[in-house]
Amino acid sequence: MHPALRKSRIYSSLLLTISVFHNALSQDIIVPGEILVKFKPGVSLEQISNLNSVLGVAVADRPRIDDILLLKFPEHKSVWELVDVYSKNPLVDFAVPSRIVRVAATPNDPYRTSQWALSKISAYNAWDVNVGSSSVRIGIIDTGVDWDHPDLSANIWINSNDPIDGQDNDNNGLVDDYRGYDWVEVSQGSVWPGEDWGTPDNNPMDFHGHGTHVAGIAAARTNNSTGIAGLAGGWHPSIAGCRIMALRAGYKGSDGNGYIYLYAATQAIYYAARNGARVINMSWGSYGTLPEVKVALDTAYARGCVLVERFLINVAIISF
Ligand SMILES: [Ca+2]
Ligand SMILES: [Ca+2]
Ligand SMILES: [Ca+2]
Ligand SMILES: [Ca+2]
Repeated sequence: MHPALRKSRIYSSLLLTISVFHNALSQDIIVPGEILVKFKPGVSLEQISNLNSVLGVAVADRPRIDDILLLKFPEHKSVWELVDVYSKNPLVDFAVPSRIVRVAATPNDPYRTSQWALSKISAYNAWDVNVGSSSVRIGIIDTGVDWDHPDLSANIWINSNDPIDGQDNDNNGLVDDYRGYDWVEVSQGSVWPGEDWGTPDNNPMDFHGHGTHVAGIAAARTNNSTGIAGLAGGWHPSIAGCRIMALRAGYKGSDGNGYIYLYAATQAIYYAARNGARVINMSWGSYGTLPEVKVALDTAYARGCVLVERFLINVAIISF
């Protein structure tokens, strides 16, 4: 099959998976006082400001104007009414509610599951060919990653262009994003006690555990007599593994489940694409279509990222 066709078929199946995934346990949560809007190319910040001010809406932060924008407004206003107003405006590509979705379920015995999965995908044979490479970055968009974990710390991606000194040295709008970033910003009442809910910051530490589990499957250090064997974690002590890019878009909810804040996920996708991730892993799902996720993925796909979804099954896309 022609590589381009193969890619497009893989991508189509990914989007189909996003659109048809049904999680019987929950529905998406709609965040009050927020919508996500994608403006058409060429629309100016001034035009956006004029429209917003008429409607009593403000851009929440300072992302790139061609990315998905998070708009905030008083919570007594109707999300659906504003979605409707923006959707009909000629400056707007599309508008959707700001939503929170659940992470994919994982069993509580990751060691056994990993062993089963590794045999199933012939990892033992694959390791004879390739054990991973430090030149490959894997974006883990999830509840965070325990970047200090003894089986992961050696493989965590470091952004050497922005050391921790209180300055945004690489001028990407994020201060000290040295170990990735944390875009989560939700209400305190929606998270488990002790979880980080407040403002985005440069610490993508995982409180829930889901993201750390996923990162370990991808690239925990292998052959180091510790923890589990990651699929692309290198081979201790001689070969460095793939780099795990810790991108926190989710959290442990007040009910104990893992959730993904989709606006944060879109920012994490853009970040991964612009920072050289070859693979982006997203182990979460939703009812219905997610156009805000799709447009961010379009950017990533155009930059050659391999997109890995994991809703009902593990879908490893290795075509590049
Ligand atoms: Ca920065
Ligand atoms: Ca810095
Ligand atoms: Ca935070
Ligand atoms: Ca290990």
